[in-house]
Amino acid sequence: MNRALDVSLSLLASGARLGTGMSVGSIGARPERALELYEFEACPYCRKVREALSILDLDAVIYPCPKQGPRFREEVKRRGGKAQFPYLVDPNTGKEMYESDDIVEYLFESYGGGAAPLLLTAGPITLATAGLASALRPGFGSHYRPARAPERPLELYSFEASPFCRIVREQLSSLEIPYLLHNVAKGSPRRDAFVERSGKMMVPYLVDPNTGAALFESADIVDYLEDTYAL
Ligand SMILES: N[C@@H](CCC(=O)N[C@@H](CS)C(=O)NCC(=O)O)C(=O)O
Repeated sequence: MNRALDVSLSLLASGARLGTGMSVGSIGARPERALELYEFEACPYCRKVREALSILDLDAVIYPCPKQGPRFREEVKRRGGKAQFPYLVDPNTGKEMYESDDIVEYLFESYGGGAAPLLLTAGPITLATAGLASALRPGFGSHYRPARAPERPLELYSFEASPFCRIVREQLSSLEIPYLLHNVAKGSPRRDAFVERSGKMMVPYLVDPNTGAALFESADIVDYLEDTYAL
């Protein structure tokens, strides 16, 4: 797809959710170990959970579960009994759960400093706008494309409402590449540490511990993933 159109549609998708996941909200206790989320990028229910992670400034290991994906869908079926996404695993408490509303509530109760924002809890309005965001990115990141599995998960610095980060997450999702998602939305107390590591405040920023690559620029990251992992 033409790059300008791609970015414009991604921007509209963020607009459909009024920028939810752009800024950090009130945060509470911090988990010792990163949460684990089985999801896929185009799923509106998964979007709600990813937004909550950005607002709460939480890291998570993302296991992408695109349709026909051979690896992590099977893992969810094994753990929970059915292929339904999102599926959250919290290794700190042993909690494992389906249902986006339950997951959002759990995250705000466990790691938030207050109630979840209205844009995440408005029932049909939340779902309709999350669905509209998915409709603006039809099929992007929802279907598996054959890829080589990396030995170690990649790392992505990102936040949910960034149109450029979405483009990278879609590629990771289609290729079923697991990654440690570092959320650094506006107001994140971890931005300074990020700048120290990367040299500047810009996302997406991808680190691949398998090859030593570390790069900015969504278009370059998409090309890197294609060249390195797509079959
Ligand atoms: N009520 C559930 C609905 C979840 C749901 O329907 N997820 C869809 C993806 S958007 C799904 O798992 N579909 C099965 C599949 O993709 O194979 C929730 O809020 O989490």
